[in-house]
Amino acid sequence: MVKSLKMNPHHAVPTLKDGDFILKESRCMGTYLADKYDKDGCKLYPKDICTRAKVDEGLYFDATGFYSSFGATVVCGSSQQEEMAL
Ligand SMILES: N[C@@H](CCC(=O)N[C@@H](CS)C(=O)NCC(=O)O)C(=O)O
Repeated sequence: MVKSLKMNPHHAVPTLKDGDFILKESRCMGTYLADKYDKDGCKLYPKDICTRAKVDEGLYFDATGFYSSFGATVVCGSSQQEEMAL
């Protein structure tokens, strides 16, 4: 089995490897990297729970609907989108 597939059995990119720690979801990678490296002020992923919740809201909106709808419309095109609806 190829190394990248061992790290990410979802057979997708991106994959984040930080030492022995591996993440397979892009939005989670973003928040992990922001928490790890944005030391002063956490502007990318704020510590304040209400501000952070608004960032999470956008990430979850993207993960649970927008990304797949956008992909079906823009990447697949309308004919494949119609097939997917069947
Ligand atoms: N939920 C995953 C989705 C990743 C994803 O869909 N990646 C696409 C490229 S943008 C991919 O690798 N697809 C596999 C393929 O096209 O064979 C994430 O957000 O990291």
